[in-house]
Amino acid sequence: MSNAEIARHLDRLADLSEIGGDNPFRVRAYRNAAATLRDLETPVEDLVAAGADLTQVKGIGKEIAEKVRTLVQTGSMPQLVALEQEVPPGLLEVVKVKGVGPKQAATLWKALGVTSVDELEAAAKDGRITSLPGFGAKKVANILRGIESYRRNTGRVLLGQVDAVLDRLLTHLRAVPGVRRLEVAGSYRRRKETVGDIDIVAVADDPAALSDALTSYDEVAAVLGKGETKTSVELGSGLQVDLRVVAEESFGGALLYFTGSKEHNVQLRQRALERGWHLNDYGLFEGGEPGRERKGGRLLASATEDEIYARLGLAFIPPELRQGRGEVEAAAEGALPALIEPGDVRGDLHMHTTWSDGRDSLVAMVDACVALGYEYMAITDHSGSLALQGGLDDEKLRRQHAELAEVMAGRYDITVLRGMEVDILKDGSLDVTDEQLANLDVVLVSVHSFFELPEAQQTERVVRALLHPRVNVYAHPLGRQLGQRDPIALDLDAVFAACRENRVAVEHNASPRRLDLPDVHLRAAAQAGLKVFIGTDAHSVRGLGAMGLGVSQARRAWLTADDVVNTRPLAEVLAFLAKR
Ligand code: DGT
Ligand code: CA
Ligand code: CA
Ligand code: ZN
Repeated sequence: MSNAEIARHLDRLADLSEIGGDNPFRVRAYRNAAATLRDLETPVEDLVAAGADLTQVKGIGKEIAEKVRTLVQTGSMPQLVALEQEVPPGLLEVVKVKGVGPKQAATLWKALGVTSVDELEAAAKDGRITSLPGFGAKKVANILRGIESYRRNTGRVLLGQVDAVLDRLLTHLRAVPGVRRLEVAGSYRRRKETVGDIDIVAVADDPAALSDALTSYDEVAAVLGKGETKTSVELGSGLQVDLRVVAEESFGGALLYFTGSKEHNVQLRQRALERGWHLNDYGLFEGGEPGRERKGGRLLASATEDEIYARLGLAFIPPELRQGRGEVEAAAEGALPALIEPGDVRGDLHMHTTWSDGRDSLVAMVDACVALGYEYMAITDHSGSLALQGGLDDEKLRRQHAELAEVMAGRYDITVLRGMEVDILKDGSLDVTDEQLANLDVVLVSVHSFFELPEAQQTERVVRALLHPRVNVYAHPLGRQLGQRDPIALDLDAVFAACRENRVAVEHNASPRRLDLPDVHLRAAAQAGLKVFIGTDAHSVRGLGAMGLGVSQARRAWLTADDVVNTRPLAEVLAFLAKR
């Protein structure tokens, strides 16, 4: 059982306990333990097998250690099983609806028998909900809107969460004897911010053995289908995996087809038709009878994607660009951009430490950035008004800088810039003192409150902040959290104009649940002549690993290394940051 799987059990225990009305401290302890184990490098399985004392892991107490040991040894957690009998698991979906918290879900369940999102919708529409205390007409309208947004996002998994699950599965499948090729296609390969399911294309000497390896994989929760060429399963995380086994000579055709996007495929097929050819998942054909194998036709290209693009008179199109947004025309004209690559990145200028709401110390973050090979980095803890997150006041900032000086004394392996993520207050003023500004090398500004302001007011607020003479970067510009919080209402043209006027860069925030600015807007920002910073907004050493995810989104936005400031040498970055 993987650490991710164990963490999932603990999270489920936390969620159900919370709805069941358990003590909030215990619920939080489960959640913290889940987060810790998810981040742990060593497999918990190994620790248990070695008889190690799990309470040595930070944040794991005696009670949780015992539960985890039982889970690893028996494959189940008795308390969770009991709780699932008591609290209908459908309520876990109900609390995902914006506007419905655990307490309210419990009330809806006990008073009205609501145990699913559908039942919630029915109760909201027929007026039963309004009979409950605390559920006025405004609240109900809010819940109905929440249900709509829940349905839009449901079934999709964050790209950043898929990697951990998938790497282990791919290793398992590639180890099957006789597997010649095995690649992930679909939205995952295009690096779309959320994926609906995982599409794998493979070539194998023994297709049945490969299919068996998938259906018997230890994280499979259900086998959805098993045939000669296609096998589908659902993993414990809810993620569906489709495996297709194809002949070696049509691997390129299959990989191209199943990578999509649909819009991209349609344009390629159109291009083939214009030349009197046919393109399908078997390859590119001339003539022959209708049907996928084009009997009697001549096969023009099929073994590799390269061959197929070349035969169509196109340069190879990187999967991230395959969105039907002008990439086919650009490939025909030899005008595809030289996309930014992960290796181009020289530093990360957005991260938090234990000085505010981060989980790792300043020195741990510095060491981790050195290990990543960075030339420079910035520590950007929150400003003071985020009191809940323990932001920095003047005194704390001074002490942080003293600690930084101590940490860096005598070491020259990286340059650490003194930064801060400054909160934009409701009126657009900045939550920062002059003393703080005077001591900073880089100033990020961002919105963490009043997300619901109408567009005109929100835009005015943000623009005012962006025009402050010391601001360098507008961080997570839309404030969205995928599947959790909608983007704020903003006139981006006005925002971009303010950035240009005051030489402020826009951030692409690479945190898996943000990916903000989204690709389409990021592309527009670069076209408007703005510079981009890719920042991980890491709140732990592990969070720094999100940079690659951010780069993939920048690639979807057609960005080159030149568009992104933190691919430049330190001197150029400093020149950009120096406002006057
Ligand atoms: P997802 O899974 O919703 O995140 O998005 P995709 O793009 O992975 O979509 P999926 O899994 O339904 O199908 C994988 C690829 O297969 C898709 O990107 C293009 C191709 N494909 C599937 N169905 C069709 C279709 O009806 N027409 C065309 N042209 N291509 C299709
Ligand atoms: Ca898919
Ligand atoms: Ca699929
Ligand atoms: Zn941040």
